[in-house]
Amino acid sequence: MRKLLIALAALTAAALTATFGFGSSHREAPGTSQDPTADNTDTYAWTAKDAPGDITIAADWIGGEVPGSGPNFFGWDDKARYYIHIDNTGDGRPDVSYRYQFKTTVKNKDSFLYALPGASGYNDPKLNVVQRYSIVRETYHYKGKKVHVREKTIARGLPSAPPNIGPKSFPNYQVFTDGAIKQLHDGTKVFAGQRDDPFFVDLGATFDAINLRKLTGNQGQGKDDLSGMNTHAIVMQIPEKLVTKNHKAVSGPNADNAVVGVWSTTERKRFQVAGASRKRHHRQYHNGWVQVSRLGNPLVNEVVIPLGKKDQFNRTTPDRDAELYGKYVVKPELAAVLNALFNVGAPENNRTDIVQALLQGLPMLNQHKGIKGPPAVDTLKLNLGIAPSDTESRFGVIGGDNAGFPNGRRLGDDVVDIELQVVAGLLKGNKVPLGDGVDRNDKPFLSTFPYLAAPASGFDSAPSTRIEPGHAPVPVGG
Ligand SMILES: [Ca+2]
Ligand SMILES: [Ca+2]
Ligand SMILES: [Ca+2]
Repeated sequence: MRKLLIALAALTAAALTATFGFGSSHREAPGTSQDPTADNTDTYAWTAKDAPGDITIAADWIGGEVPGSGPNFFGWDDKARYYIHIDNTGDGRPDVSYRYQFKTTVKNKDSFLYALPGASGYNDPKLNVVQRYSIVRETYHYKGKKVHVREKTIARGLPSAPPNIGPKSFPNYQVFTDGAIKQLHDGTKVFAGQRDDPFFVDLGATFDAINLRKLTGNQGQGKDDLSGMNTHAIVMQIPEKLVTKNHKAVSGPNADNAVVGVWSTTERKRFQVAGASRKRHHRQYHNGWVQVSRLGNPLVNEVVIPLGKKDQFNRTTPDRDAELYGKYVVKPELAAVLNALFNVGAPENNRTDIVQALLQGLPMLNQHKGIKGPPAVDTLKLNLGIAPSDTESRFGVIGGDNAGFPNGRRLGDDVVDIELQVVAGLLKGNKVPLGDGVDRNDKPFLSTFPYLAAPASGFDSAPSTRIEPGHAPVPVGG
């Protein structure tokens, strides 16, 4: 997932090496860092104030898009399948999935330009490159280990908003945003295309001791390393009854059907994926396709899953998380790193509090009903019966605002600060005001669909930090 944060994981590995003199075993950079178009960077799920009867989901791919990267601008990969999954039973297996596939058309193959000056719409010949997509809604029925999948194409030929090249090519970029917002027959609203990257983080400060001490972590003086950068987003607003287990709207927070788990994935054809074996990496219901990336809760793959397991994590499904990765969550390396660096007294073992907060759901809030355990699965668990907050706390639930992370995830939730504090032991009474000094996105979010801010244009933006996709920092050692 978010490759920029692999830097963060690398930093912790480096810090650990420096502190303890361990040598981290050599490992090639995880597969997705070399495959940015398949790399999902963030998943969000929340109840929007202007759509209280719907679930709103945003999923981003391609991290760190520098706006001026022409003439071959960033875009979806026609050879990949992009997914948003919903689990309404709590077992970590999808019950409803939305499959997006894109097709790129170049109108004039003799031109190297993405668009000629003044392009004003998707059908304008001056827009030389257009990406259009279809959506297939998959519904799953399980009988033991067998699964029956029903597929229904719910949209075809919808345009994806192009990269925002600049005011000469696109004097009015908004027409492309507006033209990419579509209402489907079943009441679902969709958007796909380029937006501002909504994630905010100061990578440099996150593990810099001086900053943490001086700022007590969250006083807002950090530098957003993703400021000015774009991403490719799919945003959906789906009527609740289309995703709940009894196909009904949610009557309140205690309703049996109130909680759903959300995550996103990317698939490639098996022959495109080196080392993909049929046995080990499942999702066997998609013959010929193999999952290469997935993302539920933010930062799980970065700071919980060790480097040697990251590719495997990307290939497996949430229902196997407890079996394959449970031990890393109950004994997170990050807790040891925080103690080694800052002596914060983070509990290092038996972290069932983290398992519950991220993987099982909090009792009486976002835990699935009607399933024993409940199993530990990496999905974003959202209680659809909880009304949106009038005043959002960026700390979400630990800030007293139950409508935010880890009850789903809103765009403005400061998941870096929240997770640092939770790993330091907040839920066990060890309150340490850790944070990265960045408390909001560089651009305000929209109050209406598609909520993510407009993308910076290639012409007028100049990101201060240039991070190339596919060039994740390599951990030291080995
Ligand atoms: Ca399920
Ligand atoms: Ca941003
Ligand atoms: Ca922060």
